[in-house]
Amino acid sequence: MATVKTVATTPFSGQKPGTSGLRKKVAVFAQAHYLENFVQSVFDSIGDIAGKTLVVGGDGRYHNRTAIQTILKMAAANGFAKVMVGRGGILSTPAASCVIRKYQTFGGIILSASHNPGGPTEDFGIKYNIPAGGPAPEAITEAIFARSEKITQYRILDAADLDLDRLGEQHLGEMVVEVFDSVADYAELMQSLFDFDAIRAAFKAGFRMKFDAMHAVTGPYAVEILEHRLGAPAGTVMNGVPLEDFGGGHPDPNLVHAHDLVAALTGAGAPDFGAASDGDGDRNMILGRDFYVTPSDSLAVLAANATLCPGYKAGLKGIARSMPTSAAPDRVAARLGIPAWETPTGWKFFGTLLDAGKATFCGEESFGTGSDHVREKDGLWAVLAWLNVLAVRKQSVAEIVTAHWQDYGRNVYSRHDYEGIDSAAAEGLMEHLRSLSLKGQTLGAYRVAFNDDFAYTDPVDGSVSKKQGIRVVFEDGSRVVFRLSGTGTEGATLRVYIERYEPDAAKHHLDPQVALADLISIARDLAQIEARTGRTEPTVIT
Ligand code: G16
Repeated sequence: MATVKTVATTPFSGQKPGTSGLRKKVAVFAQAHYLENFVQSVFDSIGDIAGKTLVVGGDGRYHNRTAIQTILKMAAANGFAKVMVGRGGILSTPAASCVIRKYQTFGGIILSASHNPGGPTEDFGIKYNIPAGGPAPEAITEAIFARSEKITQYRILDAADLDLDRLGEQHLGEMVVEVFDSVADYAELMQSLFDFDAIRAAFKAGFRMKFDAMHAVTGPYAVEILEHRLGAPAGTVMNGVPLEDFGGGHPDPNLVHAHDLVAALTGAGAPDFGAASDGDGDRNMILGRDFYVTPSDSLAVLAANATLCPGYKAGLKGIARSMPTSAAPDRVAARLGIPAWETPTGWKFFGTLLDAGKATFCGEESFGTGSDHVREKDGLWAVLAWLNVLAVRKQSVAEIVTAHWQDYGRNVYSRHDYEGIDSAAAEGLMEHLRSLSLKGQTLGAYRVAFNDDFAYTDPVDGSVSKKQGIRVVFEDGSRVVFRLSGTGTEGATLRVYIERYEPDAAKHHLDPQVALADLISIARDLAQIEARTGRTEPTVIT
């Protein structure tokens, strides 16, 4: 007979969720009571959980299974009636959101550190998603943090571990644990949104793609959907087996970390289309043959072509983007006569807009795109949306994007990341930028229209979020934006976002690093990057 234990504990400092949940090194999470304290703080902060159902799963990284066993025993001891666990503990972030919504559960716990590396010396993470399926809003994450600072005890069932690989029901005390197929519900949802017949016909006619799952969670989803349901040849999915350390790689789908895919899409004879997803399956990168699509352009192009996809035939209600994302989607919204929303960085800020029917598509420069079908960004959704558009338009990725630029003008865009810099230096740099008053000044060929630290008032619930990134906006609409990453676990990462609008189609082919060179050097000078961080070049450029 399993018994409930009440364990005395003391608070750990710093259990404050960042941009997306609590992310720390595995060694931090593996300390006695660390995970337990956080999970109890979640359970204490989300309302009456007695008799409710919870979804639990993760991206399969090192420590995933251990953490799930603990969470199951704590859920049982805290009164949940049922927990639904993805088989093998695997559940992509968008699939978790799908299942939470479909089965109307009392939210879910997702174990992931997203695009950060995994393994015994790498990163782990945990976040709570609300019953609507999206990441907990700040009011809840603040409450969880406040609770974690005062916690004195947690409850856990004294019971043996469960078999997470066996489909079906098992029991933990009085609680039912249902191990379910991690892929089926999500695949069905995708099939309801996109023209699978058209995509299948394209593959049959010889259309070729590569999808890099980066040894992370999307492997099983991509194999089932792309290879089994859509008939793409076996081998279309690269690195498709989820590994606890992602094969030693950095599961971040960008031009630097998805190098295998970039190489595969380069040169004559390369496939028509390439895509990658991240650790937990919510990010995406889109490539054509010798062609990179920025996430901002990807959102704009998908929005402009949305009605080609059966699930969006009726059109979009609005488009939302995070502040550092380029204004390319705003131009599409203006043309469609629908609202364009600008939110702080973090998918959680889209939730209220989606729930209120104010937006249908959302996207972020950080390789996130999605819609109101779930409340998370969704890597495979973006890939399928592109496949749908490509299959119907029968043009190449490059043709579609360059035609889009000709039509709307190009928001030339790049992000420069300075990873692993000293935290105090990074804070100092941001303080310095905050102290500047630049309005009316001329910097190079640009006059400053205004500079500020972005603040956001949610148009639905009125909540206010301050200090969301420094903007320096010029009179012609060009801008440079500075933020510190909220997802890292070591030191600080400075992100610099650079954007300029180019209406002249004759200049659209220029390399953004060339087209933006003057703004890039203005940004470096303004922020005194070299003097304050010792860095002369960014670590990653996308
Ligand atoms: C998370 C959030 C995203 C956000 C990104 C920003 O992504 O879910 O909405 O855009 O962080 O990251 P940073 O603060 O490092 O710029 P993910 O994929 O890590 O969950």
